[in-house]
Amino acid sequence: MQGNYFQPEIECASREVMHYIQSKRLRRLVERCYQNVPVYRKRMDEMGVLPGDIKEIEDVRKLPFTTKTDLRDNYPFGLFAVPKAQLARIHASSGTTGKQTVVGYTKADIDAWATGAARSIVMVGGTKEDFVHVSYGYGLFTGGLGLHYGAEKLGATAIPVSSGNTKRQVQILQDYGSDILCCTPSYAMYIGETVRDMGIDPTTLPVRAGIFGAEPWTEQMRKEIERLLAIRAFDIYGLSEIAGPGVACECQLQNGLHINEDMFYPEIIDPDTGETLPDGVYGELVFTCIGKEALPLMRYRTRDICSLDHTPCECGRTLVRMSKPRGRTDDMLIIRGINVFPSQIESVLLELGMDPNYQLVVDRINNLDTLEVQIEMTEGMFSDTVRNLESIEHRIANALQSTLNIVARIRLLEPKSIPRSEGKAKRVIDKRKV
Ligand code: DLL
Repeated sequence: MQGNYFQPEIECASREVMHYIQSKRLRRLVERCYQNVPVYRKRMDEMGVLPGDIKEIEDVRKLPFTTKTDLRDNYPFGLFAVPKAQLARIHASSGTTGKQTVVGYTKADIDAWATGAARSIVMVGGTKEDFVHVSYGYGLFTGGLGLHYGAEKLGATAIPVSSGNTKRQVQILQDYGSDILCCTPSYAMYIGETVRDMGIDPTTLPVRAGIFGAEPWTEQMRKEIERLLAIRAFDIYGLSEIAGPGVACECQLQNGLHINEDMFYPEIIDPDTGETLPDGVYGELVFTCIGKEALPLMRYRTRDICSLDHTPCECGRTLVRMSKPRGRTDDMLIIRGINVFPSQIESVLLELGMDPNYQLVVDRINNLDTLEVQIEMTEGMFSDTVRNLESIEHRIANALQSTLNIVARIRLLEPKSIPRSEGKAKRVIDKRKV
């Protein structure tokens, strides 16, 4: 399958060429970190590693890991490798606990990030003729500005709608004729429901593709969004610490997300031992920002759980692919000793024909963990008899027990009773932590 590429010389480069680029950039990165970031110099000295020891990309394994705690401990700018005057932009991720993680970019960093986002838009079939409707939040969150700059870099037209006011979003999709919609998958669901409630036939909307990410979502949710909006829905991945959206994105084949590995070198490690794991094995994704100036993190532990695939893709790209993240090391729920990710529960619910409007409430009662799955009834179920509803609850509980081995209480709620999200959805309420 022959595709369109934004930068074929990189996206379709041979492994040898990529190895050369990565090795060269890693050497420069390590030199820069050793000279300009005292925390890294100290760690490397403690480990007995000098910049001269780093020759090829595989030598990345000799370097120290970086964690979110390191960013917090050096809040706000302690890991920056350039003087303040060279910064062009600051973003931050709003952690639910503790201090924000503050990240900085030079002009060159912004340009590289925009390039990654532009490549992503082309991967999903975007061209410079397209109107790119950006409904991620603008501001300190990287979603809005990231795709905005990507669209402009490509030469397409960015529509900076930002999130919120969902009926107006639909009106803009309709009146301006947006071709590509960018937002979180949960917001895409909400926009899709609003299209339906406004009585609009989604096939009459010009929008043909969606670039959805910033939170985990399942294949079943993809089908639901594609049906509601009559589009193809693509997954985009990123994190503020590395760059925002555009670290990786799906191509037309939707078989893994191509990582912009000339900028962000990925590894999968065993989260417990730190050992590197081979292709196909799930573990924690780690990135080294080999192309960055302002915040060139070494071996940053994302806590996202995925696997890598270095085989060439039929789209023609050779960029390594990561699997859809299956969860985070810190999202994993342990319920009575059983490990489970919210995305696994979502899969079971959607397989049973439920809509992806649910919340998981975890508690500890009499020293025992409890899980309540609250899920909205579909419109069709709402008029069902009590007996029918009880049988649906049983069916869901049985499916969770037989597929995931977890015992859950199921509570069916009225349609539209769970608050809709305009950004990242909050799926889990863990009362054990309060
Ligand atoms: O969410 C950046 C982004 C914006 C990505 C828009 C895609 C689209 P943060 O707020 O720093 O940055 O959150 C990063 O979100 O470590 C993952 O746990 C999760 N995440 C991001 N994309 C995906 C995805 C942005 N496609 C954290 N699938 C990451 C699953 C994702 N999880």
